[in-house]
Amino acid sequence: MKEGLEELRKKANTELDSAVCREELLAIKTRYLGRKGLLTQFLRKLKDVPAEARPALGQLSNVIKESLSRRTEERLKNVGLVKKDGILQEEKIDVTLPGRGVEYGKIHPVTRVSNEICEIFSILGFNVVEGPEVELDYYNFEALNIPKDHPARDMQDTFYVTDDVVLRTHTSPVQIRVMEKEQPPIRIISPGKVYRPDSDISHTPMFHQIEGLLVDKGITFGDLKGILTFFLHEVFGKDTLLRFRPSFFPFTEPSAEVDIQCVMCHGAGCSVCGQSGWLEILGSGMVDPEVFKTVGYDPEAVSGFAFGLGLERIAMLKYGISDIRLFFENDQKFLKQF
Ligand code: 2NM
Repeated sequence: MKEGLEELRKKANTELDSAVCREELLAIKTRYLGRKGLLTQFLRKLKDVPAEARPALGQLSNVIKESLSRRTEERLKNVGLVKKDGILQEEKIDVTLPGRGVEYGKIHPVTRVSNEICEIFSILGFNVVEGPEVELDYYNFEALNIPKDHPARDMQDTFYVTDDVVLRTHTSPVQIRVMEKEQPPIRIISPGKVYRPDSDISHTPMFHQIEGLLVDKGITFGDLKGILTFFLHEVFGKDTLLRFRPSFFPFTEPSAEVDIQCVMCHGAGCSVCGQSGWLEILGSGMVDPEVFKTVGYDPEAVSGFAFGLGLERIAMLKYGISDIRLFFENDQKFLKQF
């Protein structure tokens, strides 16, 4: 019996010494010292031993139990340290390595064009105003003299939220809101996102617009021409030829579209300008008296002009981009070029 105990102690010690991880040590502990462990089973057999031999064997069992316990705890502490050493070694930081460079973001080309246009109009005394993208039908259509049966109201051209709430299709509603609140003189420019259900090489369901509005006593079509000429010369260069072409908008009368000579072929005709030599850049006109009446201005006392243009189109022409969808793919290789 005594030999058996000594044998068990030796085996346990050898196993404890060769264990390499915490899990292995805990398994050994259970195998020998657990409730159904080998040493425990040994102690149970004590009752079959002659009474005079029992005290000595009992004492030896306890000594062995204690020594195995202690040894297990020591080894457990030890493997923890060894493991930590391994981790520290593996995660060692070489403080002499050069640091990683910080990657700078770039301003999105559409934002750049928007900022540039806002700056040009700031020089001319215009204030930048923003408004809601989810807009009442009233501000988006009704107040702009776009009647209920106007083709621009068809479901294909507008995202409806409810019967009388839409995603704005232009930023003109911002200008109606300003005129409702403030009296002339008004000189504002409103950049922002607008929404129309189109999608192809030159249309995305969300795009960006800037619209401008100037209202005061005695504003004429000559003022419109002067301001828009200054603006387009700033953006495309002083030598750029312009063309004012009669057009129609429900909210302006008279209305004009402004073309610039093609930036690619300088008028010779190419695929960008559809062989015409000209590029449509913006829509404009003298604010319709109906619009003034709606916001409570006296069309006999004040007059004004307004204009609107798409920012993606300007950015495409300025930077020679052929597909509008590139602006919204967030491809780093594309965006880093600007
Ligand atoms: C355009 C073209 C012509 C325009 C009109 C107004 C308002 F609110 F004053 F009536 N805002 N913007 C306007 C005029 C917009 O975009 C092609």
